[in-house]
Amino acid sequence: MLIQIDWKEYTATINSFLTSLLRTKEQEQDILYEAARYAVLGDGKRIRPLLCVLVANMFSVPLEQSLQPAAAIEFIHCYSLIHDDLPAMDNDDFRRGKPTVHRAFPESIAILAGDYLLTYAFELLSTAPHLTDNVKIQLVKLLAESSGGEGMVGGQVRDMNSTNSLLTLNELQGLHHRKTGKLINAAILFGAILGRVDKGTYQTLDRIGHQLGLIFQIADDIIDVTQSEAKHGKQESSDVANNKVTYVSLLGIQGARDEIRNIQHSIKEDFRTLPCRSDELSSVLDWITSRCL
Ligand code: GRG
Repeated sequence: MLIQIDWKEYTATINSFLTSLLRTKEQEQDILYEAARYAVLGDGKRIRPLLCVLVANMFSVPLEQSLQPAAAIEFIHCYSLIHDDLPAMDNDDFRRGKPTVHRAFPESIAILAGDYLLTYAFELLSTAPHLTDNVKIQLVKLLAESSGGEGMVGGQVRDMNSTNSLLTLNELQGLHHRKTGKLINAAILFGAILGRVDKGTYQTLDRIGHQLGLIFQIADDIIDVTQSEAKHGKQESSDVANNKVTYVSLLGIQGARDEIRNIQHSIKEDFRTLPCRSDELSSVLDWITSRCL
């Protein structure tokens, strides 16, 4: 049975914290901060900060300690979306239901707003209240690894190079694990680090985060096709238009859904081995999967 999470309350808390972190007036740099606010304060689902706060909460870490690290992850995510939409990358016009940052502001400001959010994320980690230096260093290291050359940025390069190429399922998984999975995993592991969990629990959460990242991407591929189908009455998606190999192109929609169910089952097995209740995390998993099943 689905446990009821008060999504609105969680999202409202995260949104008002994000708002409080983003400056409004700074004379010459006004436009930079305006662009950053425009990017962050849109209609995001806030899945990454939610995961961080929920996992931390599972290990009795108060919100005052988990919110700032959670915001750092969301800022990295928002910077990646700004840069991903740029003409040099996906050249997208809309994001989160409104014009992309480089359409609403000069392109140079969009690039700099992304840079600002990226650097601000690390400032937030290094100044997070109530955390020891040791915990802060672990968070900084994990976020840098997850979003850098062996993580999101490296995954993005692989993705760009994969246009028009035939990837195997294994190669596709490796690409997406870097591009989107590692940051989602980092959100879960942030909660584990803040909760100072033992090694075995950390490894279990690492496995859960890895698999959740995979589900997230498979779900995104399915939604990409089914939403185009709902909108246009045909299976034409942006991935198809861009000649991209996806889970759907390799497995078919039913195969991709079956894959999600298998991974969901395996994550639930892992939940059982955790030394605490995981109802809320399990609800997030169900919600992510229900979006595409
Ligand atoms: C430009 C360095 C660099 C990296 C870009 C994350 C990323 C890497 C690109 C996004 C492309 C994309 C649409 C990937 C599919 C999965 C994904 C990350 C979707 C967007 O995340 P959500 O659904 O978005 O959490 P919201 O808007 O809800 O925050």
